[in-house]
Amino acid sequence: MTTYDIIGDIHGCAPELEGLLSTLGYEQTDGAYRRAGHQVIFVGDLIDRGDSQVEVVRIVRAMHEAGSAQVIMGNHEFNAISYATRNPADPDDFMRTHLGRKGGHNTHQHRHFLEQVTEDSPLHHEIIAWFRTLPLYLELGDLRIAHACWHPDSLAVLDSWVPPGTPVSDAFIIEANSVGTPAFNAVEVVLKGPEMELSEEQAWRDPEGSPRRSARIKWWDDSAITMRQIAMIPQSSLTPDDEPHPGLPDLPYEEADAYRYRDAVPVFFGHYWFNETPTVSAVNAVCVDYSAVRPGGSLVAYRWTGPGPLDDSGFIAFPSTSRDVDDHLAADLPT
Ligand SMILES: [Mn+2]
Repeated sequence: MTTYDIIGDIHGCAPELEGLLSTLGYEQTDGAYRRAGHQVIFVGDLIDRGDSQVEVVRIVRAMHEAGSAQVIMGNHEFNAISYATRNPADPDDFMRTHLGRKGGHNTHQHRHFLEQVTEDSPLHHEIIAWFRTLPLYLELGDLRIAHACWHPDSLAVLDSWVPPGTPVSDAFIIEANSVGTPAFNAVEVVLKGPEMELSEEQAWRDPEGSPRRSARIKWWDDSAITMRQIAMIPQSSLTPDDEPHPGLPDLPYEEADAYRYRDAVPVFFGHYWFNETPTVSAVNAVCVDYSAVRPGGSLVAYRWTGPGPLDDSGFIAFPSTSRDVDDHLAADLPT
């Protein structure tokens, strides 16, 4: 039986990736990291933000081609494809616009990748073509992987556009960038995570200073009932008027029920930039994104050895976090 090492969002941090792979007991042979009996599953968001994005793609792609890793698409790969896909309605532009104020924001968010790969170079086109082949989620029977959220209705919509095993088409990229279509909504949920709408009085300012009229929801947390409990608004957030955010009301928020995950099969996901000590999110859900690119953050893996209860001792981090992982590793080092 294969042991799966599920690795969170890398965001262009090659030294952390190589450090984590070594810690996990993988060794480089014939140009790819491998470990007998093990396979890595990358949950997406290989690129943007970090200093060594092309190197991260090279390492991950080599593992993928060697069969020592599986890889799914994150929202950053989806955005990179959309940024590089021509808009048939405007031949001067792309499906993720380069024009106007929004285009400026999109280019700014993607600038480190564009610089490092050299925009429009053969390498850029080659990497985008590879991104297009990445599945949007993985159903492995005993475990499930999605970048942000496992939501069967949305996965069925994605299947209708992208039959499993086929690359994403231009037609899908066009439809999935058209606000309000089923394909757009499915990408929002699966790759970016479901959100709750907020009133003007409930708006908050994100760490970059932008006012937000929505908040991500903890779809994995069955114990979260009220708006305040379900919404992810960082502590000490401000309102757009610079006041301390009062928090959301303790009123039931039933709309979250549409996204709750209650199956026994565990789901692994990334995307949420957690910054505390790695902890299983629920009895059937594990987030493996602990902000590798943020100072003080770590690249994290969860080692899945077979069906059974999920446990915090399954986490392995590089650099290691305050949790003492030594005992866990000592029992599991390659001989
Ligand atoms: Mn993400």
